[in-house]
Amino acid sequence: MKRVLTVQDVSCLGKCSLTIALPVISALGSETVILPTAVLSTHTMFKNFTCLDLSDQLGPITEHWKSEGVRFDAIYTGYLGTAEQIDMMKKLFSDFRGDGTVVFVDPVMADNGKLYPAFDLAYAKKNSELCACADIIVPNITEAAFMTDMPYREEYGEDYIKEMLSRLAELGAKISVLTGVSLSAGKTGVMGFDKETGEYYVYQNDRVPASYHGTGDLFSSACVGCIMRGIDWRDAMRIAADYTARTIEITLQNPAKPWYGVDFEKTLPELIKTAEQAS
Ligand code: PXL
Repeated sequence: MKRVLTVQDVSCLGKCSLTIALPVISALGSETVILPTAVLSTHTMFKNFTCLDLSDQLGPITEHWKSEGVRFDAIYTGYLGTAEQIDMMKKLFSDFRGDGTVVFVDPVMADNGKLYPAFDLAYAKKNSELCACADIIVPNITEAAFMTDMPYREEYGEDYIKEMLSRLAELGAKISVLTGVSLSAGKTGVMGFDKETGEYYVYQNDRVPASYHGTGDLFSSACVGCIMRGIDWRDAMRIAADYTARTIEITLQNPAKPWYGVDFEKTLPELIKTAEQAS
């Protein structure tokens, strides 16, 4: 069985980060090892959330794993708390990267043109150092704009996205994927670039008219889970994009839906079936 390490916060209530990554990657058939960077009462879109930084635990936990000779087939980082934690992740990658380890970085820090409440510009720039160490990165357009010094645009054409992908590739990762890319009215999806082959990959599905917290984490977790099943990264992106869109659609049908997250629990069986068929 493949073993995935995922490093993100625990938002106790909120359906994001580890409370999505753990169930989704496990459901796709990989052992999922977690390294919590902080414990928050809720995600940061709630008011008055509590937050306990766990930076001082990261060293002892990973040292213990090293002494046990633990290896990972993938390391997936999501929402991290501080610039110091980014430095810790760079060390963690070099300590645990073995032959074939896939390092997948989702530089979670911003959306809709704005940084999340806990972050500043220095943190945004620091994320480009983390992306430089990755095999695959999956920023949204806002995150990529911060990391590449490009202006954030709500309206754009393919040229803007290609320029952004080229600047992301310069940061260093082999595969750069932009999420939340809309190349025509009513559509949304991803556009990726493989630096080694020079090939682009575009996938667009129908835009579901709603946005929810945690959907980026859902997308990334589904990608990582699919890649661990041996699914090509392009198919993994397509499956994850469809799964995310379908989950938003199902959530919208629930009259009692919580405002803070999506009903991914309802769509997981479909994801497992799709991934099994693609493996
Ligand atoms: O889903 C991204 C995310 C993860 N973790 C925390 C967040 C957010 C987005 O707001 O606040 C704590």
